[in-house]
Amino acid sequence: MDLFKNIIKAAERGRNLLLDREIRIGITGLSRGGKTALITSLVNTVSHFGEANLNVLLPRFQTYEESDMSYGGIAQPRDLSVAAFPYRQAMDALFSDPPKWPEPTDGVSEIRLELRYRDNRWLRRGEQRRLFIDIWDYPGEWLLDLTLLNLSYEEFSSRIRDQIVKVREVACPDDWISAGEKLDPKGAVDDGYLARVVSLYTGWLRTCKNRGLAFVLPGRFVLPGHLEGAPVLQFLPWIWEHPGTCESDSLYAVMENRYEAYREQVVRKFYRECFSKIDRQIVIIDCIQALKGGRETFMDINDTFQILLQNFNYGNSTWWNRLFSPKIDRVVFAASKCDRITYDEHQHMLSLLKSMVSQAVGVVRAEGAHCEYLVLSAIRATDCMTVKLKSGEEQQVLKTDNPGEAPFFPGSVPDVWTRENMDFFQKYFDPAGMLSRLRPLRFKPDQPVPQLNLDVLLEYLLGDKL
Ligand SMILES: Nc1nc2c(ncn2[C@@H]2O[C@H](COP(=O)(O)OP(=O)(O)OP(=O)(O)O)[C@@H](O)[C@H]2O)c(=O)[nH]1
Ligand SMILES: [Mg+2]
Repeated sequence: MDLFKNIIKAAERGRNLLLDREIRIGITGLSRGGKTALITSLVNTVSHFGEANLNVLLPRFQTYEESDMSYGGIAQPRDLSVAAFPYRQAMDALFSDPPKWPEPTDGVSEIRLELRYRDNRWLRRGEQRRLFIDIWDYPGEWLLDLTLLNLSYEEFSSRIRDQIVKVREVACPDDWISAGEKLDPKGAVDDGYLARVVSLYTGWLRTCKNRGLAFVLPGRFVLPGHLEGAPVLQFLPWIWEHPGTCESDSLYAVMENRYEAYREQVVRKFYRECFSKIDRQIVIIDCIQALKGGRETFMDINDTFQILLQNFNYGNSTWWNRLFSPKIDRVVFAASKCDRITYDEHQHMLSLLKSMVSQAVGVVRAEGAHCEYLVLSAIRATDCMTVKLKSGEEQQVLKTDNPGEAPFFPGSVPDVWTRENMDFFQKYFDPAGMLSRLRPLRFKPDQPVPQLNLDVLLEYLLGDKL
């Protein structure tokens, strides 16, 4: 009976893919980048589809009106074995008093949305249609692990060696390196001592993360999820001289085996679950965080996205690809949380974003996929307004809905990265630390979440599918 049901389900899925009625969106963003907030906002906005006057709130989602969208909502899950995206919890947090941000993510979850509309394509104009949208959420800490998919143990070790040189000044690795020097790669494994060095190494990774560096590998060391304490997390990069041939039960060989198991059983499984079949990708980057972190952080994020995006399949999407070898045909690079700057700074933010991801965009375009750039806020915490200064000049400022909180101007964003620009930014942007205290704006339950430019994002992601 189960087999029969599975066959029916697989056939239905194949039909949806063939008829282009299913779209899988991958959201790629580092830890705390804004993925869960974005998914919450997307689900919430879609849930209002079909309601009167929604088009007024989403003016640049032109296809919404053209396709006569009649319904949007959460559909039955695609895969019953994957945790459901905690949408209710996220909405409860937004409606708590005072409103709160969604919790950080500690595992993989998935949500399927359904849209009902009228077909716009000329041969089928007017027919009632359904489109399913699948979205995955996961902890940002795990994303970087995708860069390990094609790295051998030796290559992984050499990458960490390079990283140590780059970040030594912001995150000193001496603790774990001096403890690790006492390990004998050809000797037997002393599990107790190895665990101590692994814990020092993990401490170093945590420092890197807290300093805003993106390159934190392996990601499960800092956020193990259900793998807490498992042997597959008990290995280190071998940054010292290669020991040559080793017995199979030697420390080096055991660590190499554990790394391989990590790569195949943990990372590849994660890739298969969340990324192997995506059609469209949103790469979200918290540019302000990157600027605040200083030169190393900024460069690190730049390099990281370039390496990361090499692990996805880009290109034209045909019905054949959709069924057998999905390719990402559209990518949006979005600067997240842009309600933290005034509207007149958006152009600068866009230029900065472009300069930050220029290498990564090269990877995507080389394969024939389209790219778009966007400044975005998934869940707004501020309104932007214009005030008249005493001098008579006008200035844009940000305003929260906290009673008694005065409007403020956080500062300017540089349009290109230079050392002087970054120094200036670090000195003068948000000196009172207002932005770290922001919380979501209050809104009514019958209204969509306040956001910025989500309509542009929806048009780019869905416009040609409706
Ligand atoms: N002002 C503002 N802050 C935001 C916005 N989106 C997210 N944030 C802030 O960024 C934090 C992280 O957002 P999340 O959506 O949880 O980030 P994430 O990428 O899911 O993070 P992990 O689950 O840790 O990987 C939130 O707690 C907010 O403080 C936004 O649109 N505007
Ligand atoms: Mg999250």
